[in-house]
Amino acid sequence: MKRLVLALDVYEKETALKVAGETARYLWAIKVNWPLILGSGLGVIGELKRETGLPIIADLKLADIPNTNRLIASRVFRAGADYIITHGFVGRDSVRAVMELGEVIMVTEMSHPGAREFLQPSTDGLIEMANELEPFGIVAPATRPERVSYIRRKLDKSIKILTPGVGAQGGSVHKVLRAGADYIIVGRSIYTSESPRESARRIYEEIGGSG
Ligand code: OMP
Repeated sequence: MKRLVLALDVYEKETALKVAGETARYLWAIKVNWPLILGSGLGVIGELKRETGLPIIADLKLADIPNTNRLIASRVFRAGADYIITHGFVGRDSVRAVMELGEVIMVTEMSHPGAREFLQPSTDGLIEMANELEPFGIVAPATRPERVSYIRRKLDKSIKILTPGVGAQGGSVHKVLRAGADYIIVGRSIYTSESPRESARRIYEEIGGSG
């Protein structure tokens, strides 16, 4: 089973399509964030989808009132996104507004140090909310495998855990898989490496060996 998600945080479409093409065989999905959308336009979602045949996760980290979330999400799903990453801290109504239009991956706890300030103290409530709303998945930090274990224990089994923070942010594939991650999100360790294909293959095999 493929469990690697490429975080394609580059500006240029040509670079994005090249890296995606080279690595597609090792990926479950491609994650597109603001840098690529701002650099290449929303149409890049459809192009990546057509070129690779892979699911596209639009990482917009939506965090607005329900109406604005809905207005943004409807354009992004229409552009071909299969999943949208949405913040949970804005509340159930805002997350539901996106879920009514398509699949959602909800942020529960982020991977950077600052996530300890405001997000981590809210994680329990966000897990409860995910169990109630049942999104496709949640985001949890590969940089803190002990938090991934904690979240996995409290989260309904049917909800997938996607974990960024491996490689450039210091997280380890083996530790986070042991903690219960379903999918591993990797950006810089692949797209800035001399051979994105080789780096993706290595991580893919590491995941295979631990899964
Ligand atoms: P690298 O650190 O380059 O591997 O990229 C990680 C990717 O995951 C980036 O696209 C981040 O925006 C994203 N991300 C995090 O790093 N931490 C989080 O807590 C959440 C995300 C995310 O939602 O994907």
